[in-house]
Amino acid sequence: MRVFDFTNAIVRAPAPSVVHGLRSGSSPNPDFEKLRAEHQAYVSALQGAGLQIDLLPPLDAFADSIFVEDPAFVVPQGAILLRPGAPTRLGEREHMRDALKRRFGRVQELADGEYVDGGDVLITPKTIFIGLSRRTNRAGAEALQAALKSLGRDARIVQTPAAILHFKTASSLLDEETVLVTRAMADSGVFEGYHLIVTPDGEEGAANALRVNGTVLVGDRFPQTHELIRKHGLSVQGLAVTEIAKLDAGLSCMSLRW
Ligand code: CIR
Repeated sequence: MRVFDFTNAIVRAPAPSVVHGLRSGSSPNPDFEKLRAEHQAYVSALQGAGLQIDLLPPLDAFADSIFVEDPAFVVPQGAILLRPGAPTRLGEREHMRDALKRRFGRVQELADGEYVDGGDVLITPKTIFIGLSRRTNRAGAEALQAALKSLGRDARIVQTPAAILHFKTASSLLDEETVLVTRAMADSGVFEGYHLIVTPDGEEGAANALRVNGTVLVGDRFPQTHELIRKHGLSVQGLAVTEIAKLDAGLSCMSLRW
C-alpha cells in the first residue's frame, strides 16, 4: 500500500463553538452553516474516494475539535495520542482516546511536557517528517519519533519555517517523491531529494492539500495550483475552504486517515 492509500478516516462533526476557533491573524468568525457545508463536502469527498468514515459527535467545549488531525497521529500499524500545543486544545485528546482504541486496540500516548500537533507531521515513503513549531516542541517530537520507531516507522525531526502554523500548512505529499510546498518551505531545504511543486504567489493556502488514493483534494480558490498538479499527471478535486481558512485550517486537518 502507498502512504496515500487509505481505507478509513476519523472525522468530527462541527459544533456551533467552532466559529470561535483559534486563529493567528484577525480573520472574522466563520459562518457556522457555511463551515458545516464545507465540512460535509469534505466528508463526502473522502467517502467518494472510497474511505469508510467514523464520524465522531460534535464537542461544543472545544472550538477547534473538528481539526481531529492535531490531537492524534495514526499509521496502519498503530495510533498515538498526541498532546496539542495550544492550551485550549489539550483536552481534545481525552475525547479521541476511545475512538482510537476502538479502531487500533493499543494506543501509545505522549507524556506531560511533550507537545505535538498532528498538523506538524507529514508522512512520506522515505520518512515521516516531524516539524518543530510553536505547537510542537523537541520533547514531543522525540517522543513521537520513538513511538513511531516502535511501530517500525522512521521519523525525522525538522524545523517548520517561521510564521507558519504547522509543517503541513506549507507542505503536502502528492506522490511517492513529489511534495506540494510554499516558496518558504521550498527555501528551507527540508525536502532535499524530493521533487517539489511550489504554490504560485497568492496561492500559498493551496499547500495544505490532501492526496487520498487517486485524487488530490485542493482548496477551490487555487486554480493555478490545480493546473500545476494536473500537469504533473494527477487528478484534482477542488473543495471550498473559505470558512475553515478563517481558522488557519486546510484539508488535511479535518481527518485522521489510514
Ligand atoms: C488551530 O489553530 O489549532 C486551529 N484553528 C486550526 C488547526 C489546523 N490544523 C491543522 O492544520 N492540522
